[in-house]
This record gives sequence, structure tokens and C-alpha cells, in this order.
Amino acid sequence: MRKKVTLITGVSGEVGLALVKILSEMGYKDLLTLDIRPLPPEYSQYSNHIQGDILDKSLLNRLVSEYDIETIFHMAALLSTRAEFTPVAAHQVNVEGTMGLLQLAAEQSEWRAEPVMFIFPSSIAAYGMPDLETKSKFPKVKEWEWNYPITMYGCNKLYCEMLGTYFSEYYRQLAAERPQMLDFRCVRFPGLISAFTVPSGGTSDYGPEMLHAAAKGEPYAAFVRPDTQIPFMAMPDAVTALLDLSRAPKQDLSRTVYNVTSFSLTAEQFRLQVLDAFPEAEITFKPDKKRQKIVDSWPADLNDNDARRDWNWKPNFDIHRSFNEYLIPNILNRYLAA
Ligand code: AKB
Repeated sequence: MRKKVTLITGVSGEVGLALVKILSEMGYKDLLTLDIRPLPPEYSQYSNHIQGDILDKSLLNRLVSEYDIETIFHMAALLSTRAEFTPVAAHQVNVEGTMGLLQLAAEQSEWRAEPVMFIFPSSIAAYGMPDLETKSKFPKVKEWEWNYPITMYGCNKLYCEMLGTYFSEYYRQLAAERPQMLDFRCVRFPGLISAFTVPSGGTSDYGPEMLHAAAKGEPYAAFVRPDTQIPFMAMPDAVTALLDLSRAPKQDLSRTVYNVTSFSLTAEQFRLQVLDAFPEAEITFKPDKKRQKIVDSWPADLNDNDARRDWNWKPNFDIHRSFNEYLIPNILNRYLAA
């Protein structure tokens, strides 16, 4: 008998690390993790980790021959700034990597005669506001509005949302018998902020970078204008969103893709929050025209009413709790201990 497991790809990234820790603490025993990078030693107790490439077909075949994969949290991705420097590699990882796993999940769903659940993190990068005037005129966008991404990463995410929806609703629609479909569910995240990891390769990174630099006593120049506004969320809420969506009864879900968010801040308001905790911090603004254009194309805020209605989504950490109860105390501990 193959062992039943929950698979987390991209586990060594920011969300993957937070997710594997929480799942393990919640009592999930059979966690199988996959990443091109090793798992940091302090996380090795949480899972059976395989260091390998999601694009390696023979590795994926080996995994399905050894394991009965019930749920996939597919976190592996190249983020927006990094993807602009290596667009072909980004397409391979973000699109072909996702396609390979969707195929695996579709085949496994048929074998098991039960849907494999496929949880996919998408992003505000799936949106593309044409200019700042439109951005301020439509401050809280709904899932189906302004789906005109200007980055490779945003295009990849939007397309994979559609691929996942296809595999869970229309796969082999012309076959004589309807196959057992997989169960694809997706959240569109705002910029995420972790107290324990510093992001890399993203364009919403100026927020967390400001905070971590201040905690380390290092000066920081944000690559955006002070009035730049996007939504954010503390990492524990990102994990809660993934878990709550995975546990929602299928019949309650009216969509496959849901916005989720917590609070929206300008870069200047973010700076003031950081200064509240670290009054000596040296935070300045040195906008980079090209990265600025990307952040300007992202919405100022998200409308997450559908997630709130269908699966009772509600962030636990508003601005106040995010900074005062999660970010600042944990970051202080982290750098004081170092
Ligand atoms: C990025 O900046 O690329 C990510 C995202 C907004 O999805 N943090």
C-alpha cells in the first residue's frame, strides 16, 4: 500500500516554511515536501523532504509510485521581480511546473476515484491597472476585474488559475465518461509579511525589507514612492487562508479563485508603522521607475467579500495586531537572538 501524504512544493520559500511548521504542529504526520533547495535544518523534523525539481518528470513519477498524494499545496514559484529577469525560466517553473502537477493530480484523482485537492496561491500580480487614475478610481478590486497583468509572474499566475479551473471542471469534457476531477482551490494573496523570513525576488518586498532592515539597525531606501499603495497580510493569516479554504465544504464554494486580504497601506504609512517600533530607523525613498511601474499596476486593495461569505474567511491580524503582536515582537526576538 502506498502511504497517504500531503505534498507541499516550494516548501523552502516563505509561505512553504510557515505552512509546513503549522501543519506539523496541527498534527499532520505524513507531510512530503519538495523543493529545489534543502529544507533549513530547524524545519527538518516537520516532513519527509525531497530535494528536487518540480520539472523533473521522473521524480514526479517516482513520487506517485511511492505515495498516495491526497492534497497538494503548490507553493513553488519564481516571484515577480525575479521572473522579469528570467522570464523563460519563470514560465517553466510557474506554468510548466504547475501543469505537471495538475496532470499528476488529475491522474491520481482517477486512480483513487476521489479528487486530489490542489491548493494554489495566486497573487495581486494577476491584476493590471492601466494607470494611477484608474487605480484610485477602483480601489477595491473584485476577482474578475482588471485581469490584465503586466508581469511574467502575473501572467503565469492568472493562466495557472485558469488551468486549475479547467482541470477541476472541464478536463476531458468530450470523453464518453466524465473523469473523476481534481479539486482545485486558489487564493489571490496581497503582499505577505513574515517575521521569520525576508522575502526575495518579489516586488511587494519593500514593506518587509523596511521592517527587517529597521530591526537590524540598517538604513533602508525603499524602491517605491511614499504614496504607493497595495494590500498586505501577515504570514499567519496567509497560512490560515490556505488551510481554511482547503477545509471548506465543496458545495459552499461558488468560485475556484478567491481574493483574500487584511489591510492596505501606502509605503509612507508602512514606514510610520515601522518607525513606531524603531524610532531610530533610517528609512528613505529612492523609487526605481521600473519596479514602481509594476507596483502601480497592482490594486490599492482587494475585495474579498466572496471568501468571507463562502468559507468565512476573516484575517486574524489587522494592522495593529500584525505589527504589535506578530511582526515586532518576533522580529525583535529573532535579531536579538542572532
Ligand atoms: C511579489 O512581489 O512578486 C509577490 C506577490 C505580490 O505575489 N510578493
